[in-house]
Amino acid sequence: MLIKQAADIRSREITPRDLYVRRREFLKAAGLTAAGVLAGAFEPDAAVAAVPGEKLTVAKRLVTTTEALTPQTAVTSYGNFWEFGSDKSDPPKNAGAFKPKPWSVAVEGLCARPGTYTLEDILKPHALEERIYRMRCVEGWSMVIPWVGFPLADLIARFKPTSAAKYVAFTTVERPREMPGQNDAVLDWPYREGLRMDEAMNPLALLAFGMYGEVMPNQNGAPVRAVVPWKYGFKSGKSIVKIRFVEKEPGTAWNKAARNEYGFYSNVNPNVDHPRWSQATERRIGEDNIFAKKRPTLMFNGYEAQVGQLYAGMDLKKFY
Ligand SMILES: Nc1nc2c(c(=O)[nH]1)N[C@H]1C(S)=C(S)[C@@H](COP(=O)(O)O)O[C@H]1N2
Ligand SMILES: [Mo]
Repeated sequence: MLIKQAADIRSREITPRDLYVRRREFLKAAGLTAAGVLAGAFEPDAAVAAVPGEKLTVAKRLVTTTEALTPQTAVTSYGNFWEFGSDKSDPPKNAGAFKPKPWSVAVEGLCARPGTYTLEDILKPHALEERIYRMRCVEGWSMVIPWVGFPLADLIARFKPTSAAKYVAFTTVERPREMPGQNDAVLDWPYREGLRMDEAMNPLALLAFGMYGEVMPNQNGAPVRAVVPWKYGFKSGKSIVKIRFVEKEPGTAWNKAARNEYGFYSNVNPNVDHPRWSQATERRIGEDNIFAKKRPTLMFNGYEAQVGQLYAGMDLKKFY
């Protein structure tokens, strides 16, 4: 596991192009050539077409993997956001009518500072960071994404949860007129997720406002979403409108839809299979050509050193 903190990009604008160039520099600095790391996969500099988007300024950067970034175009064109349809190509097609501005988040439950916070309120006291994280979907595919955000813990601290708050529940937006998938009862809308408080306070848990140096595209969870890289993708709720501090484990959309398949914890774990498929390997999006080998899935998605202690003594087959 490699964690590198780079202070070299303080207070300057970054562009996707910059990111790829810097990525190469990072690989060089780490003594690795891009070709060596990629083993026949795509060439990151060449593969990316610029997607127009408002640029974000980041103050620092955390790189957690030497693996190549997934091309930006792949991340914006393939994914799960069932509010916009249940096919992985639906979100970019159907997210155009969604209005992420203005936005506010209701903060409720066991905390000293409940209230309604606008997106500007939420952002104001925090410096944005770039975080390059490996992401693993429960369906067996993965990506490496440079998110832009700040630690979820920093936001939670502002609301001063009481000692009775053991979990944090996230509710995401419900706007069937802008989100055509919500007209189908495929899930019990709105989409709900949750974390145990110590998970939410772990420094890796991120609240993200953008990716690839740009404001979050609608289809990836504009304007604000969770990013929990040691858990399967569905734990990272998109387009969050409510944060509630609670005493008991909150219900989640996927747990309600299929309790035996999607547990509350849903930590990435190659040793615990989904009832219908193995979780031992994964397909890296952007590498899916006929020569690309599946990658072994890593315990806690490779973040065991950072989060393993959260689950000490727990039977992860039981708490899947
Ligand atoms: N609101 C909402 N958030 C969601 C989903 C969804 O359907 N609705 N899908 C989840 C799933 S299953 C995955 S894999 C990730 C995929 O999006 P990303 O690649 O932008 O992280 O979003 C997660 N967050
Ligand atoms: Mo997923």
